[in-house]
Amino acid sequence: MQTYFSEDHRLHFPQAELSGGEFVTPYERPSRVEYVLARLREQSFPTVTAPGPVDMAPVRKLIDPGFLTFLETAWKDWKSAGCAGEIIAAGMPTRHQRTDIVPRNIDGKVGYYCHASETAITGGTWLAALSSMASAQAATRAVMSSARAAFALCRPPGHHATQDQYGGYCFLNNAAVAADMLTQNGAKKVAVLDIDFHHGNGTQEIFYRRGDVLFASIHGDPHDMYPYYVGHADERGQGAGEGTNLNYPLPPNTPYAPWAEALDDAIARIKSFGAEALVVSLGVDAYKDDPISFFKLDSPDFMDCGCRIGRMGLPTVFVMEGGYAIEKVGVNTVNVLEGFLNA
Ligand code: OKP
Ligand code: ZN
Repeated sequence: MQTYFSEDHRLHFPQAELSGGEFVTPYERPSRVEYVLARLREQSFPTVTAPGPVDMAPVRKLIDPGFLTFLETAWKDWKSAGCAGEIIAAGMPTRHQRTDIVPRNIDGKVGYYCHASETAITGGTWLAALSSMASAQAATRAVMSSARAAFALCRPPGHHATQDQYGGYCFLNNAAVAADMLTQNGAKKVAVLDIDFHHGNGTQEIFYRRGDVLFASIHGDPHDMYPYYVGHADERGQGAGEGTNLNYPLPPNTPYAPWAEALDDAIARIKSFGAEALVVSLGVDAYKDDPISFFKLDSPDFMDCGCRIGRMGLPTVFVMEGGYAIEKVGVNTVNVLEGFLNA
């Protein structure tokens, strides 16, 4: 299985994440990727390939043009406004306020296009987000030209980014664009299986009214965990998408057995849906020692999980999302891929 990865992911490294009322070094940091690359080498996975340039057409098809322009120009506007620090959203539009008008002021724009203020934008964020998307697209193209599977080692991650908002360390939704590209390439039905510990709110939102893309997510119950305001089991899709959104919220301290039960249910539903291709939002923050998460999966469980996914027999694009127990991110991620290949 080929890995696609760009060195430009490093261009995104804010100094600060707002956490518990303090600024801390972001959990989502460039070194996460080093552990994955090291483990890929150790397990003699074939080469790591740099993606070509990003293809903006499939991105523009899903993502709001005003939001894309905002991401591209935010840093310049922030600096011209005389702001000294990194871009952090202070206020966002709330219930009953106007969301039909985009403010002219950069501070207003930042709040408009952001859904969670832990996530900072810096001068390198836009290019890093584009390079992350480029990796997802290269992996998707490999699967479209008949690779059984490919791994996009994306950073920054994407599954919290909606058509018009960033947050949760995510700016552009890599997995959503990958899934949509697969439908454009002729797959009549595509599934996105999100095994990251956090609910993939961005992917859910993008496909909520579509019947050709099924979204399934296993995650910390939003009563107790970010993204808090979405991710409940009764969110099942709307219109043509009715029944093609599946959420499996699970409580604190969930070990592998019930987690795998949810996985098996999602897999059965993906099969009966008739998916012809699969995108896996591959986060490994369900790991027991993850510093910001509350499930109790152990490293071998990720291999078993990969086996179960592999037994579906579908062409599969793996898209990297979260995982913050830095030194274990490599082992856990590559365990999923190994399990898949040995299924
Ligand atoms: C991104 B991905 C830490 C709170 C962090 C945001 C989590 C984003 C996770 N004090 N809240 O899904 O791994
Ligand atoms: Zn996560």
